[in-house]
Amino acid sequence: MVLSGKALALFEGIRKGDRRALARVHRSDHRSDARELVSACARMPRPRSLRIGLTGTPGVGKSTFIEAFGMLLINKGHRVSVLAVDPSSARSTRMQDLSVATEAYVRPSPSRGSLGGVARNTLDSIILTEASGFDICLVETVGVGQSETMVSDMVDMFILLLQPGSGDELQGVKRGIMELADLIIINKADGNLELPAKLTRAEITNALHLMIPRRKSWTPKCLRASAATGYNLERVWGSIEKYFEGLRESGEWDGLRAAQQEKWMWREVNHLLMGRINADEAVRAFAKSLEENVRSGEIPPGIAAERVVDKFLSSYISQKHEFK
Ligand SMILES: Nc1nc2c(ncn2[C@@H]2O[C@H](COP(=O)(O)OP(=O)(O)OP(=O)(O)O)[C@@H](O)[C@H]2O)c(=O)[nH]1
Ligand SMILES: [Mg+2]
Repeated sequence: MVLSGKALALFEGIRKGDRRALARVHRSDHRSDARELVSACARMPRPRSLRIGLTGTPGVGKSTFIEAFGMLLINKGHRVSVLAVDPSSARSTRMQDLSVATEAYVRPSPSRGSLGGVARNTLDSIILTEASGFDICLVETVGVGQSETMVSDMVDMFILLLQPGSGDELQGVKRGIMELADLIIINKADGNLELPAKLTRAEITNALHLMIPRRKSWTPKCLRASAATGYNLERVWGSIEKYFEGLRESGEWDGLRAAQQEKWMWREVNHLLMGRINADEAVRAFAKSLEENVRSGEIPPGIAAERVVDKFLSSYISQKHEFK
């Protein structure tokens, strides 16, 4: 594949670690250019970076945590990229130090687009920032919808942030999210929240004992920390290092990445097909005309779906013949 002039210049910029080149790709709406660029970046030989997802309900302190933790990682000599997946959120905590540090690249959440679209773009962004030499990638997502499932499918490690207190009802966080977490952090363990943080940690640790670990090489843990004071951030890093050591030594990491790539391929197939079906006006009208019959129970949904797909395929094939 040959990159066009503009894409080639961006590729060179990305390879040299130029953050402006990254920002330019993120702003550009030339999707086909960006696609070529991402493929070129994906083929670049680079050591595997640590992809870490962070989730938690709004206000739990995700952004504050990433700011403090990101700075700690930079001081250890890492280059950190931060990507947000949260198309619904208008609010954002400014990561003051991190966003100006040359060893960091912070991309705020795109405010437009469907969740699926934003998630796919994030996967591309991960690849672009890795090619640019960022060795740790933090993906922030708000833990109230499906976004965390998508994010957990693109990262190697998933961290859940909770607040001190009300650990029993899990603060609106669904049980399913806890099952995705490799590390649970009780944030805001400072000031008069220190004691409630201890209690919550004990509760969560008990709950974790009852769960089946999703990795062979790691049992999920719960730690207290404070993004505000920096308390325990070193221990959090220690845990992350241990986690990745396990993934690496057990060979689990290779399998994990391979399964993720495959999953995203099928997600993309679904997305592309649905996009094409929706773009075909005749098929859309036909599907619309079936809806009433499906609602009334006259036609079973499965049969209707089959007819829609058949209609799409025959329309697609006849269009192909026309162009020949
Ligand atoms: N006491 C204390 N306050 C904190 C800590 N971390 C964050 N906060 C405060 O909690 C509030 C929310 O922090 P954010 O970092 O914006 O939370 P968030 O999870 O990113 O929120 P959304 O992006 O809206 O989902 C802010 O007022 C922070 O100052 C902490 O460790 N201790
Ligand atoms: Mg935030």
